[in-house]
Amino acid sequence: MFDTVKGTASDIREMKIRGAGRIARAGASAMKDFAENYRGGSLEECRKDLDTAKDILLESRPTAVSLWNGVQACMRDVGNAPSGKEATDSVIRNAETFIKMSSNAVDMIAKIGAKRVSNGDVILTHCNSSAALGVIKEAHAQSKEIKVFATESRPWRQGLLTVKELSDAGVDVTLIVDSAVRSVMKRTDIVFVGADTVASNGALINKIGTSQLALAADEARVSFNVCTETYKFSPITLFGDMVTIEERDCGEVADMEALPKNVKIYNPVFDSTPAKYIDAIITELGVLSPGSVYDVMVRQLGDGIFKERDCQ
Ligand code: RUB
Repeated sequence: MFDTVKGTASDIREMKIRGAGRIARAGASAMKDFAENYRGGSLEECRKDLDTAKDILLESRPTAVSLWNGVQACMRDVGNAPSGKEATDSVIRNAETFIKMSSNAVDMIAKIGAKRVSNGDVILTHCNSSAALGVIKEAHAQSKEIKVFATESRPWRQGLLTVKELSDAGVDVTLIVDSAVRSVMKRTDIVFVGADTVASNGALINKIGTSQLALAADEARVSFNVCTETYKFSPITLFGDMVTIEERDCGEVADMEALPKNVKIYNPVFDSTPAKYIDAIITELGVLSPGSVYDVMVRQLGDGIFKERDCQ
């Protein structure tokens, strides 16, 4: 019964599906598929099975809140559904709405973000973010003359996806190793990165190395911009919970067998960039300051969140 959901979770864990927006849409799509094919019994059983499907998906990768918010959006009406059929119908409906909203948000961010790009700009981006690349491709489509530096993003080298995507779109793009960031920052006009999660204090959690880009940008007085859909804002951070930073297998960094026996490897795959290094957060709702993230979150969740939630 859970085969498709387990397959999606495994594709997310193994990075066959990756990037915060894509994993959120894949999660919602797996919930939709599960609901469409569900042939269970009572309402109670149905709720239990939907919860199990949700948990299987959420256990795949811990950092991007987009997955949690995407899957949770599908489950929104399950608690109030009067029958199993109405519960699964609501999952299908909410999954479709989420997937559409999520894709529209990327398009809107591209349009808004492209206005921050001037003709002749040199842009720096990190890893492979569909929201950040949307902005860059939109600026190029508007015939702005731009050059882009893209980091390799060790160890998975998502930068290779980025340079292919930009090159296919006709953008002048140069691949750099991650350690070239500070050197290249002297020639950069503006930085665009994506987000896995944004905390209520405006901090950004994104691919490991993002905080180094932010520090180098700050030192060089280069504008540092985060491109993110607002469903990457993390509700748990409102209540003091910290974002879990995923650590992946040592073998992704180096062949342990080839190293001396006493050498250890540490492989955190995301890091946190404090709000003070962020100039703008470009969302589908417009350009925000990191300081306004809290207000946007509370407005979206509703004041009731503070009454409902047990903060103990
Ligand atoms: C990808 C990454 C991206 C964000 C945003 O990490 O850090 O910058 O997920 O991507 P990984 P998007 O490759 O480990 O998933 O804008 O596409 O949601």
